[in-house]
Order: sequence, then C-alpha cells, then structure tokens
Amino acid sequence: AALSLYFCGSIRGGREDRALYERIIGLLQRYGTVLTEHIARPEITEAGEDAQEKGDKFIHDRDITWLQQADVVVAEVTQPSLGVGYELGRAVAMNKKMLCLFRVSSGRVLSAMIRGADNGHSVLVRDYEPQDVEGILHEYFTVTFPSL
Ligand code: 6IA
Repeated sequence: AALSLYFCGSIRGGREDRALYERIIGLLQRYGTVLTEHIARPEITEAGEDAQEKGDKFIHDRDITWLQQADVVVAEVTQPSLGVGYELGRAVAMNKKMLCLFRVSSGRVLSAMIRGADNGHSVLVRDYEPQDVEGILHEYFTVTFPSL
C-alpha cells in the first residue's frame, strides 16, 4: 500500500514559506498520500479567518489522528511554529520516522530541541537549500523505504 505522509509547516507562526511548502508537498506526493496537503493552501492565512468554521479543537484532534496514521513525518522547520514543534514532539513520542528540513540561508538558528532530536536513524534533521529538496527527498525515501 502507498505510504501515508504527514507534512508540517507553519500556519499561525507565519506564512512566508507557503509557496515552498506547496513545492515540497508536490514532491512528497510522488511517494504517497499527503494527509496534510491543505498546509500550502493560500486561503489559509496566519490570521486564520476560517478558524471558526471548524474550531481549533477539531483541527487539533483531526491532525493528531492523521499523525497517528502517518508512516513518516516531513517538516519544513525554518519558519518557527509552535504547532509544528508540538507535532514533532508528539511524533517523536509515537516513534514516527521523521525528516526535518531547515534552510541555513534564512539566517535563523534552529531550535536545539529540533536540531538535537536528530538521532542518526529514525529522526533526521537536514540543512538544505530549496533547489536541493527534490534530491534530498529522493534519497531519503529510497534509503528509508527501499521497497518503494
Ligand atoms: O502554530 P501553527 O499554526 O504555525 O502550526 C502549524 C501546524 O499545525 C501545521 O503543521 C498543521 O499541521 C497544524 N495546523 C495548525 N493550524 C491548522 C489548520 N487550520 N488546519 C490544519 N492543520 C493546522 C488552521 C487554519 C486556521 C489558521 C484557519
């Protein structure tokens, strides 16, 4: 069966990287079903005007259910986001396979709690530039899921 992928990217933490999330999600769809493809939707803004539609409790509980279903979690962690950090912590507690992508060229320094979560096998943090993301994902998925 196809993989289930959970992609994390900032929403209320700031939408500056939304177009990049869209590109990453498009690439991830080569490897399986992206449960969270709405993260790139332009109509989802950090102001969150459509939040009332479903409510934060609904969003949280649905996202945790998807996280439990996921075979792998991929996160773009350059734009700091409480929600992404929370998801990653929950995913570590669930022993999920995880790949975090950070753009050093942003001038930011990644949280020690994310960088330091890298354990060299199931949880990986990769510094990257957007032009390398296709190759990085290809290598990650072919090494992690050789049967693909
Ligand atoms: O704290 P943040 O909002 O930056 O957290 C972003 C992360 O939390 C993403 O990886 C999502 O998986 C999850 N998340 C946060 N808000 C939502 C949401 N709608 N829908 C789905 N996942 C979410 C909120 C939209 C709202 C602004 C109208």
